[in-house]
Amino acid sequence: MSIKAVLFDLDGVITDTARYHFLAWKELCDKNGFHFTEKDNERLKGVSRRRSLEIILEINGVSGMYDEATLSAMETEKNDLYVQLIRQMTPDDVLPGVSSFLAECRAAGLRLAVASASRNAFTVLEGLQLLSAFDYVADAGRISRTKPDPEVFLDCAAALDLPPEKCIGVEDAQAGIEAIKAAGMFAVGIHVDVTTIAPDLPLASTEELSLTRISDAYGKRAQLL
Ligand code: B16
Ligand code: MG
Repeated sequence: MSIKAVLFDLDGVITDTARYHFLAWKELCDKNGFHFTEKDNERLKGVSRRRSLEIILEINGVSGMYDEATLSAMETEKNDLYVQLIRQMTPDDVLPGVSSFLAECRAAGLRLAVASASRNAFTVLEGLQLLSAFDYVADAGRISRTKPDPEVFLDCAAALDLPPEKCIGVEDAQAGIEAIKAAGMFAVGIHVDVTTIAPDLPLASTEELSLTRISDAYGKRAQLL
């Protein structure tokens, strides 16, 4: 069996927006007197905007103390700050090795999609000048269950009209690896801090992305099944 499509997570795989998410959450936290560190920010990777806010409130022991309107206003304020930051992104912000891997996949005739939890995915891809590089970009606003649920990866496979087992997913977050495996796909991990399910192929960085390496690991795994 051969690979037909590669489904990419965005934040942490195609570009590193974690710093911008951190700066925006930090500004909101400082304003509200909440404690929030770069280590705390690690827990927000691959997690939805609302769940990120809930984690911050949990860290500060104030879960359940805000009504829906206040939570929504906090999310909006953080997102406005975040959007200001990502509007400055350029093609120089594409992580090393990603552009050549995309070209390698294209040359091999693979379909390409983005399976991100971010509702800002289109803005980020536009800044990176990569929107046209993909056949499909999932609209996170229309995905009801966030990672580790497989919904966003299955949505991409369905949009490309491919069975999940012919797709591989590339992720940097543990929740994302769980989502890919739950979708029945081969998982490539980029520097994943594994606490539960390990990726089928763990890589140290995006510079190690190579179709030959992935095909070899995918073929070996298929033989084991
Ligand atoms: P937004 P990914 C995720 O993107 C980020 O890793 C996570 O930190 C963020 O909270 C989430 O998107 C939602 O982003 O607030 O822009 O909708 O890693 O799934 O590409
Ligand atoms: Mg990610």
